[in-house]
Amino acid sequence: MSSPLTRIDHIGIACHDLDATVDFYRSTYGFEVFHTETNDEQGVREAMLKINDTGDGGASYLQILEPIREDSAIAKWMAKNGEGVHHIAFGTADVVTTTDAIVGKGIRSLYEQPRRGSMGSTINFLHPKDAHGVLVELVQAADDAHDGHDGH
Ligand code: V0V
Ligand code: CO
Repeated sequence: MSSPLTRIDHIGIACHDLDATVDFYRSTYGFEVFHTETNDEQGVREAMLKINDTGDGGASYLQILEPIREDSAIAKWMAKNGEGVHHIAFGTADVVTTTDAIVGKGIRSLYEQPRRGSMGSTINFLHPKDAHGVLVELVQAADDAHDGHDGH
């Protein structure tokens, strides 16, 4: 059975100070910022650090996330757990079809309809309590996702 999930799109990492954390990833590992944006709906300021391109035409990133609101998912999670790995995101060519197929197996998605993610992507999440303790994000990249332009 081949999987509709064709890459690790990103690992989401929660931090208190985006600039300091990005500096750490640059000075320690040599990873550069590929893209930054603020996602008001998700309550985060974020930086995408590109690690490698992938065989499906996409790429794998680290997504460094800083909360911009106390009631955001990232702020709530860090209040309990501190900084660290918050979610893993798999890439798919069709987020609606892939989410529906997984929901059909009895796993809850968090959204009825996909929402806006990094770099114009469309995203949904699977509930960590239905996924052996891992918050899983499903990502369909925008067609022009790999230009590295900055959003807002
Ligand atoms: C919560 N839990 C987790 C978890 N967050 N388990 C593993 N990984 C996580 N990240 C567990 C938590 O320990 C509880 O377990 C239970 O789930 C309920 O958690 P809670 O603390 O009561 O919090 P809730 O239920 O209010 O919220 C949890 C969910 C929330 C997952 C529903 O964080 C959410 O809606 N997340 C999706 C949006 C998101 O994460 N946005 C930020 C990234 P016990 O104690 O009951 O056993 S934005 C992003 O990635 C973007 C924009 C992108 O990629 O483009
Ligand atoms: Co993410």
